[in-house]
Amino acid sequence: MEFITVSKYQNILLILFGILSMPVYAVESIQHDAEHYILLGQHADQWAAEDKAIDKVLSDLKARNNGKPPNIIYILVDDVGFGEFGIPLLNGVRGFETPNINEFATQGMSFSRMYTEPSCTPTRAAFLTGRLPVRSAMFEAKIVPPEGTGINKGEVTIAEVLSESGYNTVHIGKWHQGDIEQAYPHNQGFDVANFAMHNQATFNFMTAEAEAEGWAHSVSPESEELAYVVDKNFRPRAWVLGVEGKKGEQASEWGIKPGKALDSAYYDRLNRRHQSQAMSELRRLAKADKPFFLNYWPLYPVDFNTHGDGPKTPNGGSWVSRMQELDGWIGEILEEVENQGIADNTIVVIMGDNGPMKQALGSSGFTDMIYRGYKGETTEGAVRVNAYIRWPEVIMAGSMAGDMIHVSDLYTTIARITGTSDLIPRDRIIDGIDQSSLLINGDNHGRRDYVHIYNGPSLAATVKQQFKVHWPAPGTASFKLPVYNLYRDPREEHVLNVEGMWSVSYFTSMRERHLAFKRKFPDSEETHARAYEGISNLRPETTEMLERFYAAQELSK
Ligand SMILES: [Ca+2]
Repeated sequence: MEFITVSKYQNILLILFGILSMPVYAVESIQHDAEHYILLGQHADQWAAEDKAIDKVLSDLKARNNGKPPNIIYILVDDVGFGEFGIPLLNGVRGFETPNINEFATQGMSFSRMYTEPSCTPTRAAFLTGRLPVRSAMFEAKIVPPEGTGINKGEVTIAEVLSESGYNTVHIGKWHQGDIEQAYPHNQGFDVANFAMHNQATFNFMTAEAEAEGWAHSVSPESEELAYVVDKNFRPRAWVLGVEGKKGEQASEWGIKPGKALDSAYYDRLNRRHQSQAMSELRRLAKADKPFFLNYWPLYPVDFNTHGDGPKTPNGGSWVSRMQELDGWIGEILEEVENQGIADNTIVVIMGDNGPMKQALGSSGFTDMIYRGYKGETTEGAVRVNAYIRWPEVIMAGSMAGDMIHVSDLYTTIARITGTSDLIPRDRIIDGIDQSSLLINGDNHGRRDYVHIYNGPSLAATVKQQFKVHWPAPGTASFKLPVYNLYRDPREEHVLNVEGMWSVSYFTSMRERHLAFKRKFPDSEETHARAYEGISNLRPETTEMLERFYAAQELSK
């Protein structure tokens, strides 16, 4: 839609004048990053023609479904590297099974080049906002609660876009987008939210059980006598994890009594609760007149607890076992979609959020199988994940896409497909590209051949087609840029000292364009506020801990 109103002449002008001409463009169209305009300038006519045909496909589809745009189910799997689900032969290689996701993969499109961000929080923020997480200062995965920070209310999430246009919206599972009131999912566009506020480190490194298994030293008063303790807030205590809320209402903490510590039994209960809520919400949503968006981000397979009761596997790893269990849960959801008779007009996405966790190597059973690297890094192993999209009425079953796609593209693509692109804000850069042509027309119809990979606030690497540069220290001569060929060297082990030298000028100017756009549209500062506001039933020990935490926050101002 966005390209139709823009003439080729305008596009050429835009490229000639670069950022100077942006404001004119920004009024009508979504503001993208610089590299998009390079590609648009070369393909404007073709893409405009495709877009016209796509509009027809979408309107015919809507008419066939009694005016109802498609439902969206987005299932994001935590910390599982490329190759670990959806590919039966690789299940054999790794000694566990994901039969339900494997079957699902045959029913839709599989992606070989889905890029995410290096860790949980940034990937999820990129999906929610359609933007590189550095732009919203959501680039860091916070580990230790409380945080006193989170996604800003000014960000326009995909849930807000869909909710505004009349979708029912539900979030279930991990959130990890901050613990301040404005960041809660029910304040970011979801009608209903049952969520784990923080990441899973709370259970894996901060409990008496984690300490008993050697994952932590002297953190829990239950496991050893603490001596000479002057500062009562040095050790994290009394944090909030399972929270439930509805749009416009106060949230409440779920399932824990005052005076009781969160333990791994609570973690397992929370996981099971999320799964049963995903099922019951799905049944409720399927029966409603409105279309729906169900966002399910399970906490499993992350599970350091070796006493877990997941299925036994030849692999034997604790996370691998939970992955196999989670596959069964996902199977239940897919079966329910079928039973409710909504499969044809429901888009289901199943994908990983980042690479495997290095710290869990050995016990988890996972590793970096095909691409090198782990969560928190910027080699492909950290940011290339399995992704599968099923949309029976549109996407050809068993199809594969070798085109590049970034998790932020889902934002723009979902908006396009659901007819809600007009609700995407025009006053900021949206990195997500509309990839509906790739879904509808298939392989080789993608509109992206690049991605900038940030490590925290810093640009760490840039990919263009099959080449990738890891940005060296400032001042390094451009002829020394370390360039890799990702097809020939998927583990990024052989720098093309000479063979890739032809690409160094392009990479350098590409980076300059990207940074020039950032000067025009600067990144936001991190949002700070008081943790856990808007929760009606905080435990007394949590309130007491917060008083000390707020006092410490004051000192940082
Ligand atoms: Ca993750």
